[in-house]
Amino acid sequence: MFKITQVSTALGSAIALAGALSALPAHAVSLDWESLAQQGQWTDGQTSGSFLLDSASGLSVDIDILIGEDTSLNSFGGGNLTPSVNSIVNGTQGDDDRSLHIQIDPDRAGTPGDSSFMTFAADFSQAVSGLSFSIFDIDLSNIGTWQDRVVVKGYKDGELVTPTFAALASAASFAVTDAFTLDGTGVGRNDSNDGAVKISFAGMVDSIEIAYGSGPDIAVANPETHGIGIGDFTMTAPETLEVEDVPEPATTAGLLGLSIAALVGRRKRD
Ligand SMILES: [Ca+2]
Ligand SMILES: [Ca+2]
Ligand SMILES: [Ca+2]
Ligand SMILES: [Ca+2]
Repeated sequence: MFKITQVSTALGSAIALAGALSALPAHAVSLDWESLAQQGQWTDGQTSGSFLLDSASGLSVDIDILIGEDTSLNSFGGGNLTPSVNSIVNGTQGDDDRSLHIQIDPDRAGTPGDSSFMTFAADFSQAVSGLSFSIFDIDLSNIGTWQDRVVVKGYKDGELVTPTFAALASAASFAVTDAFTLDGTGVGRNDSNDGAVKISFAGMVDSIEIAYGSGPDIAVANPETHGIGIGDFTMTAPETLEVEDVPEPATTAGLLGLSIAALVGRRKRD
């Protein structure tokens, strides 16, 4: 006869497979554009996405790219509509380690946060430490028709966190013009790190914003199209408790199903 105690035994066996809890120390995780593109998680022209960065801690990031009314996204150099994961503005990285290319065409030079700028926002599901990433190709037109201006801010619980900037080349094609701002000052050569900067946050952050538009040092009222690349994000995920030797949920369900099917089968034969 099929009894409730037999089901309890089957459930108990499946749960026993779950194993012991253990602590996973703080560990490095990344958001890798090449991987996202290869997995079809970032496609040309995409302006938002949510990505799981670490299954142990459940750390995820929401990315939103907001475009002001007085600017637009476009393509460049035979590439596809941006934001696009490509190798046009990825510094000295190889074609197999692409960046997120953002190419804009503002109608006017303005100020960060106004309608002539775009904003790349990344919101993490929990605060992370040691966040760093590179931005590539911050530079200035040699005929003054466009200028990259990039403003980077971190936040933790709504409080501003100041970034650290480190140029990747000795003769950079940009200058740090205040604690948050990078302006193009010269031409950055293709496939060089002239316009590349490594951005790090010493303190923990739960979100960052990259505002991108035109700088003030140009001779035209309507800037021409210009672009930058955003590199991979690396950070430290917090220490987490994890369960060792856990079967996949589907496996657990399958084991349960098999156990119950076996019991039901036995009942039929009884
Ligand atoms: Ca390249
Ligand atoms: Ca990469
Ligand atoms: Ca324009
Ligand atoms: Ca540029």
